[in-house]
Amino acid sequence: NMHTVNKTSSYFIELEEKYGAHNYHPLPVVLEKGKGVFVWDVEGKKYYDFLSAYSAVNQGHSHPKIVDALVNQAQKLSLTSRAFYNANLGEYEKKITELFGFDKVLPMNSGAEAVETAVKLARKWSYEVKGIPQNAAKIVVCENNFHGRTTTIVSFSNDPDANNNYGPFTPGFIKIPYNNLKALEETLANDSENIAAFLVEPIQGEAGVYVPDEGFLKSASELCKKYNVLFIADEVQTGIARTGKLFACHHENVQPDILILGKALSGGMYPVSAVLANDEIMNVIHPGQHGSTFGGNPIACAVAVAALDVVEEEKLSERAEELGQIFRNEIQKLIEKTDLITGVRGKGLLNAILINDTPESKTAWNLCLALRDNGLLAKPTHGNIIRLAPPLVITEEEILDCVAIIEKTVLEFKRN
Ligand code: IF1
Repeated sequence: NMHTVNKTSSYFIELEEKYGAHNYHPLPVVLEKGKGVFVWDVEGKKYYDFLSAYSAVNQGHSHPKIVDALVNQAQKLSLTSRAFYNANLGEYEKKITELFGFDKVLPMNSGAEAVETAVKLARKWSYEVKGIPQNAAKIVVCENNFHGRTTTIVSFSNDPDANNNYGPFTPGFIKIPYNNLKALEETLANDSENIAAFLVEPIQGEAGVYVPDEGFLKSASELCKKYNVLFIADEVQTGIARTGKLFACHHENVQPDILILGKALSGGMYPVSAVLANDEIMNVIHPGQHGSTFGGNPIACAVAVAALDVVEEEKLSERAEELGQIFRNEIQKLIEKTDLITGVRGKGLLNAILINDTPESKTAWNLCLALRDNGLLAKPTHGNIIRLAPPLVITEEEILDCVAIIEKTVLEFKRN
């Protein structure tokens, strides 16, 4: 009858436009269902998901093992707060610290909260262990970083969209160019007695999947050791098997002083993040000096245990490594046949293609609309770079099917 609203995509888009803050500009597609590497829109159209919620859904959408963990725990005990102990946290802490190779973990919820935790931890360590004068601690970060959206984190961003009109900013951060050991060495040599830490993404995701030179992470961590500065790896996006190792530092056998995890730590099922460190660092925090209502809650622990089991049981790191090689080789062949794409780069199944147009142009966006029409969802990062990152449970057959979709779309594409 006339009162039954036909719930089309435009119905849902209009609701978000009217009732939701406009803090995103989503690709026009309205998703209703996800399973493995596939998502479906409200009209029932099926797509390959090549964004994986920015690498949170590495285990695939609605993985049955993780869904069961979520549902079973939710029906038992969801939240106690840390005012009391609970029967999930200790075993989760044991599992994650042994798996990643650290003495201790501090459980949080979002990636940004984990980055904030790492900043506080590094500063506190620098005053109480390294002996930096009170409030003089500096943390070195890289230009074009993305570490989250809190006021302190955007204080050390150089992206005007990230921090314009959000001042005043938190002091105590030094920016150096990414992938530049000379700049790091000069900065540390110049002021190491006031420097607490170096915070870096092993691959810069949002900046456009920038992979640093071979050996950068190893040399940077050695420079940090030389100057008694903590090496902090933000693996919120590169961690949990995405780049072909359990976490990206392992490509160079680097064990960071502080490891930050998020996103796929829960398989995209629930907000779970974590900060891992050894006792010398983690033990500077005493009761009452840090926390969060949901940090380490029973559901988060149960879901993260299941999500980490899936990584091991389904050998997602090895799959990402192997299928990533195949994917980049296939895209390289396409690059020879078109002037629309000038390059492909990445590690494991965190890859991006560079579109042959200016960052201000709509070409990458329009190509993503055409990919959507052909059944593959991806979105540009900065202007002319398109991130291509499917769930790690994708099969070789499916990834070749996706290469065919990308090739068809690129070869048919008409710049307007
Ligand atoms: C958005 C970007 C990706 C991250 C790294 C910390 C965080 C992120 C390396 C904070 C989060 C997300 C945030 C999301 C989109 C996405 C993103 F485009 F914003 F930059 F992946 F590249 N460190 N990245 O990538 O984790 O607090 O979000 O859980 O803000 O639009 P969070």
